Amino acid sequence: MTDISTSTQTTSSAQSTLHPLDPLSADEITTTIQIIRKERNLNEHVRFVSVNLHEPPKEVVLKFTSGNPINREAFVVLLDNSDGATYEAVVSVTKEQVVSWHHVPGVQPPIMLDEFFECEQVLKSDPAFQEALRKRGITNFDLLMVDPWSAGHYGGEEESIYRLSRALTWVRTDPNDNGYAHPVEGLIAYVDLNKMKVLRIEDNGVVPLPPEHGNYTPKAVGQMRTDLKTIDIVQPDGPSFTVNGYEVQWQKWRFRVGFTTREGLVLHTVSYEDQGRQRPILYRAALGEMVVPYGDPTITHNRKNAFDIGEYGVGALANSLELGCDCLGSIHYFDAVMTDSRGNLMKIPNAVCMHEEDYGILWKHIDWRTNQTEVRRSRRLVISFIATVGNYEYGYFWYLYQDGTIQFEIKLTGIMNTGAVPPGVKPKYGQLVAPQLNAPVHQHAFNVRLDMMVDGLNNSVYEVNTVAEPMGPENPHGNAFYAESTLLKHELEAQREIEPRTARYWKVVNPSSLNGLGEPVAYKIMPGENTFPFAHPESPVMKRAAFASKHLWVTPYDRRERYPAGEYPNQHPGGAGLPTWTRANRSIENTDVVVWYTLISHHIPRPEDWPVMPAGYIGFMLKPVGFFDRNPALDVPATMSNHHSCEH
Ligand SMILES: [Cu+2]
Repeated sequence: MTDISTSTQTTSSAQSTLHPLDPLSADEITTTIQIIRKERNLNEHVRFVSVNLHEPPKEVVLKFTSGNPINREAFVVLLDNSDGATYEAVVSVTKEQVVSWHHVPGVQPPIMLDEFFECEQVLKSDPAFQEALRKRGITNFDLLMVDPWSAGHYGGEEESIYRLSRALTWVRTDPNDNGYAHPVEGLIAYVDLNKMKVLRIEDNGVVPLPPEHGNYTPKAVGQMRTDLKTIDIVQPDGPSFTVNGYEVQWQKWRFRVGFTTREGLVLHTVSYEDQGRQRPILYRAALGEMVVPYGDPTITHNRKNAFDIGEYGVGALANSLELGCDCLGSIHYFDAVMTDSRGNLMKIPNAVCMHEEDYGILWKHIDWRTNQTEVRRSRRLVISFIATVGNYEYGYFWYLYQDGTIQFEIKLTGIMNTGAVPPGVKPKYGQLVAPQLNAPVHQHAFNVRLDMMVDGLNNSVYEVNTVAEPMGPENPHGNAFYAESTLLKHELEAQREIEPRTARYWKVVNPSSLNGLGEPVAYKIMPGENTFPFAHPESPVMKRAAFASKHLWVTPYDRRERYPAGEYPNQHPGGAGLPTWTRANRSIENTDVVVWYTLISHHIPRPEDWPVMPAGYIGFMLKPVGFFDRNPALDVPATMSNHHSCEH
């Protein structure tokens, strides 16, 4: 962060393993790859899709105390390009041996970053592809941008035979131009990613390239505004958090930072200290899946839907935050380390940013009779990372607040996906954002996996609806309403939707931990902005993204149930993950529960979203409800400002 004077970087994450949940270190990844290569005698056709920590069982983690021996294991996914076979391996780094190795039939692992480049390269030099581009007046193939869109599953034969990309193309006017302003409409390239061979080029007819540039650099913008004065975030005493390896302590909060190639940032063992007791809230929290179904039925766009977690992996696509000014203040960065598909170490320095933010007023009251004033400023701890998935940027932010609130927020920015329309055409399923440039309507559906641990592992989930009392003798003025809690006992009755008309929320309760008022302690899931999916329930995308058909799912904890659309959504026909697991209708009462919350960002594009989108926000909160006996932030001291106390 050499380019911002107001930011200071504290020491980067320690590499030595201190805890069973620490992400694999560079050495551990290298060792894992060496062990597999040696034991399995791999040839050059076998690719490393991902190497991540094989998280130990909960009992091991929860019983762990510093200094205990740790058995470090890696979970590895491999793809053999010669026959398309997928393998999963567990490798003990500690014992230096492959613990398990098995073939997973009929699946496609995520599209690897290396395949992005290779797919683009092979198409640029393909004669049929070149011919289709020449028809459009494009002759400089170096300026092409080919995005390897996942093929989905639409019942075609080639989907079951090949590792398939349905690649779409844009073209720059010069090497630094924003190519997304110039979509090559109607041209779809089918590529076998195993053989890295073009299967066929589908040309649905020439549509002229939109003529205007969509550049947004200072050079392209020209005159910049000149009335912006410096704003400094100054923390002369440093940050209020301490970091030990991947463990973070911030005021009363304690948690561990994790990172996977698929999910990116993971929060582990989040707890809050209350009267000398460290009280657990979450065992693990991470974004489990996301999908972007597009609403345009025309040929180039009707199969656009990207499962950015399961089909690509947002951890592997994480930004290095040293390339910019993403965070301000006293920052602690965590690096991410992973492997490329050939087994070479790939390091993302500063992948996770952690810093504090002033967040307005925490609480206030003036006793207007005596003028006694008490006001406290709120501060939040921000733990975030940003992933660039093709044209879009997604910022994933966790916030911890002093009153026990946890918030998850996604910031959507970057460049919208685009298509071209002929001059004079006004698209029905999109918005013209520049002449002849169509930004199709779409949604971004996210599902967050919350492995809850409210004061312990055994929790129950209630739905809370507010009910208006009918008018009658007990409600003569019609003003009465009350909150009604309903226990969700089994999985099928816990597949729920938002309902603003009853101010619906859900709460995760520990029935055997009572607060000072004699009621079971709880955390509630408070929906924020949200909506429903618009793709038909029987559409190929919704069959695969069934998780998005409900806003709430609850399952009893099973170590193997990790991702809401299943382990391998790429080219999957659908039904995997939550819809399959919950068919058993297992009991979810007073047991170790996992809550899955879906939030859908509805994107009807605006001209103002072009050429690069001002960040859109969507999220939700976890708030204590009777977890504490009263406002837990009374002990936050008043702020010293300009060397004067604000206290009167
Ligand atoms: Cu969008």
